[in-house]
Amino acid sequence: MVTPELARSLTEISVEIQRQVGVLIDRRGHVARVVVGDARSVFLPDLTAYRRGRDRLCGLRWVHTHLNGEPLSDDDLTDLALLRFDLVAAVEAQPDGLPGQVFQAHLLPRNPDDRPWELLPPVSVHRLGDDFPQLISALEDEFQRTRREGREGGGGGDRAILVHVSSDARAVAEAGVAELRELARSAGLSVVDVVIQRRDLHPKYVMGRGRLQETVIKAMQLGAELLIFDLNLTPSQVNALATYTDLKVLDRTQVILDIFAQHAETREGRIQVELAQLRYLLPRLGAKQTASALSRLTGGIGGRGPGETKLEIDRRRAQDRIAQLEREVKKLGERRRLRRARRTRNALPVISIVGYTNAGKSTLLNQLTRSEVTAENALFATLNPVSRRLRFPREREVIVTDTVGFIRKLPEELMAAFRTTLEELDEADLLLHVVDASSPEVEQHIDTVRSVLKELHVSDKPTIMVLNKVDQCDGDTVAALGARYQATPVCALQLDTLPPLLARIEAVLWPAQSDAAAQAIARNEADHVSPSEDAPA
Ligand SMILES: Nc1nc2c(ncn2[C@@H]2O[C@H](COP(=O)(O)OP(=O)(O)OP(=O)(O)O)[C@@H](O)[C@H]2O)c(=O)[nH]1
Ligand SMILES: [Mg+2]
Repeated sequence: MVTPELARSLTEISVEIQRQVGVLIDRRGHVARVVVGDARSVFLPDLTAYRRGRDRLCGLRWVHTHLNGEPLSDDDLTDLALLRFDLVAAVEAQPDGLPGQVFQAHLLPRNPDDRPWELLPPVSVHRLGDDFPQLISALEDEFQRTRREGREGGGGGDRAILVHVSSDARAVAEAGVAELRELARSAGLSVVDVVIQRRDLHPKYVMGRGRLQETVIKAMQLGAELLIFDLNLTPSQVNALATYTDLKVLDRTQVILDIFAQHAETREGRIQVELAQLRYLLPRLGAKQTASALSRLTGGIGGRGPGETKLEIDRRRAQDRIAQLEREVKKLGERRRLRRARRTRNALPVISIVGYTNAGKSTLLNQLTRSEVTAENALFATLNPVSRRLRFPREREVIVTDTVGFIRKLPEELMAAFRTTLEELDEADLLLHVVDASSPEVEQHIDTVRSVLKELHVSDKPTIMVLNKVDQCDGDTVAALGARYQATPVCALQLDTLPPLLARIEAVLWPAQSDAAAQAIARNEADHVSPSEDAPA
C-alpha cells in the first residue's frame, strides 16, 4: 500500500525540484520504476513488459505527486485506461513538502451505467486503508466473470468492436456498419460493440483521442481483442492504433481478404487470395519492421496470413513470391482461355450471373440448373466461377456461370488478383445481374455492380436485371424497382417463380426463334405492366 512514509518522500522531493515524481509499485509492494516529470505532467516509460493480456489489469499501481493539489487529470485517467493500471493515485504535494490529500481511481468492469472507472473520494495520506489487495482481486474476478458471461452470450469467434469514423450522414454511416457487421460475421468473428463517431478523420488515430480511449476501455470490459475499422487504414495508422491500444487493428480490406482466405478451396482461388494478401502487405512492410508489428499485419484474424510465411517474411521475399504467384495466375488464365475457346467452338451461348455479394447468385444458378453449388448466408461464399448447363425447350442449351460477388470499395488488391477469373465475363452472351431486392441498400448495390462491370469493360453486354428475394419485400417495392430498372422479379428459392425470367432469357438469346408466348412475357416484363402480380403469391 502507499504508506505515509513513501508518500512523504515523494512529496518532499517533488516540492524541492518542482516536478511531479511518481513510482510504479507491483503487487508485492516493490517499487518497479521511479519516474520524474515536469511541473504539470509525467511521461511514463514503455511498460509493454508488464502487459498481461488484453483483458487483465497490468499488476502495477501508479502513484505520483501533483504540485497544485489538483485531482486526477485527464492524462492520469487515460494512462489508467490504456496501461490498465491496478490503480492510479495522485498525492497532493503541499508547499511545505508534506503530503496532503490522495486522489485515486480504478477501472470498472462492465456496468449498467457504462462508467469506465471509479473515482474514490479523496482522503488524507494517513487514512489510506490497507484493503488494496482485496480490492484488486475482487476487481479481477469481476472482470473475468463479465468476460465469461459475454463469451457465453456472444457466440464463438474472436471478439471484435467495429469502428466507423466519417462525416457522412447518419444513415450512410449505419449502412456501412451494417455491411461491416456482415463481413465480420462471415469472417467468423463475434461483434461485441459498435462505435460510430461522426467527425473528420484524425490523421494519426482516425478517431478522436477521447473516443479511442473510451473504446479501449470498452474492449477491456467486453474482452474484445480486435478493433475493426470501416475504412481502409494507412500502414502508419494501423501501427499507431495498434501501439496505442494494444489491440489487434484490422481494416475492412483485411476482413474481406480474410473471408476470401477462408473460402478459397480451389488451387486457383488460393493463389489469387495469397496474391491479394501479399499485394496488400507489401506497402506495409517497412524497411525495419518490428516482429510484433509484423505479426499484427500478417496474422490476419485467426492467424490466417498469406500462405507461405508469417513472421520472417520481408519485402524482398514478398516481391519474389508475388512474381511467382503472378506467373501461376497467368498460366491458369491461359488454361481458362483454352477452355473458353473450346466452349466457343461448341457454340453454346454463355450466361454469366453477376451481382453484389449475398444477392442470391449461386442459389439462382442451383435452381436454374438443378445443381448444388455452395450457397449460404455469408458474404463471398463463392470465389471461383462455376459453370453448369441449362437446357431450354427444343434441344437448346446454354452454359450458366456463377461469379464472385462484388462489394462497394472492392479492395484493389482483390480486383487485380481476380481479374483473370472475371475475364470469364468477356465471353458472356448475356449477363444476369442479380439484385437482393430486400436489401435497404439495393440501389447502392446496383450502382456498385454497374461500375465494376464498367471497369471490366462488359457493361455494354445484353443484361437482364433479376430482382431476387421478392418473397422478403412488399409488392410496392418490387413494382417500383421493377419499373425503374426494367427488372424481372424472382424468388430464387422457388422454382415456380422462374418462368418469366426463363422466357426473357430465351427472348434475348434466340430473338428470332423464341415463341410468341415467350416474347409476350418478355415484353410484358420489360414494360412492367404489373410486375407484382408475377411475384409469388
Ligand atoms: N428469402 C430468400 N432468400 C434467398 C433467396 N435467394 C437466395 N437467398 C438466400 O440468400 C443467401 C445468399 O445466397 P447465395 O446464393 O449464396 O448468394 P450469392 O450471391 O451467391 O453470394 P456470394 O457467393 O457470397 O457472393 C442464402 O442464405 C440464400 O438462401 C430468395 O429468393 N429469397
Ligand atoms: Mg455465391
